[in-house]
Amino acid sequence: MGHENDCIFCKIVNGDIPASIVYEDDYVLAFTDIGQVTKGHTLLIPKKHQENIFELEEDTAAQLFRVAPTIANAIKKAFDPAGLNMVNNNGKAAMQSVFHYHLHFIPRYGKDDGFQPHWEDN
Ligand code: D5M
Repeated sequence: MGHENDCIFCKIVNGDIPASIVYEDDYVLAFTDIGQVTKGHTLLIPKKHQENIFELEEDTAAQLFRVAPTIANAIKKAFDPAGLNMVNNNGKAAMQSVFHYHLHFIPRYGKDDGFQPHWEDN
């Protein structure tokens, strides 16, 4: 299903490169982010390649958000964070670096947990 040449997340979908997969169904895949901004940082992606929110099909959006609470609760159970940010970057100017749609699940453990989004500056 991940058909795009040179797309790292399509390669994960196809099993061509390894990932720590935490959830999978016919449409979506969740796996541990290689960067671990905080402990338990997880990505949720569609199996079908779509670059970002501007390309995302409505059915795909529904498939992703249908499982989002399950992913969040699994993270909560495993890591016991105090909160969780869901983040999604779209386009280079918005800090997107992998151009296959993905939702970040970033567990939060307190002010100095390592994740410093601009809206928490000062
Ligand atoms: O986030 C792209 C994210 O993708 C970033 O947090 C690192 C992560 N990443 C990149 N390559 C891999 C592999 N191979 N496994 C797991 N996670 C990966 P963005 O929002 O595009 O800046």
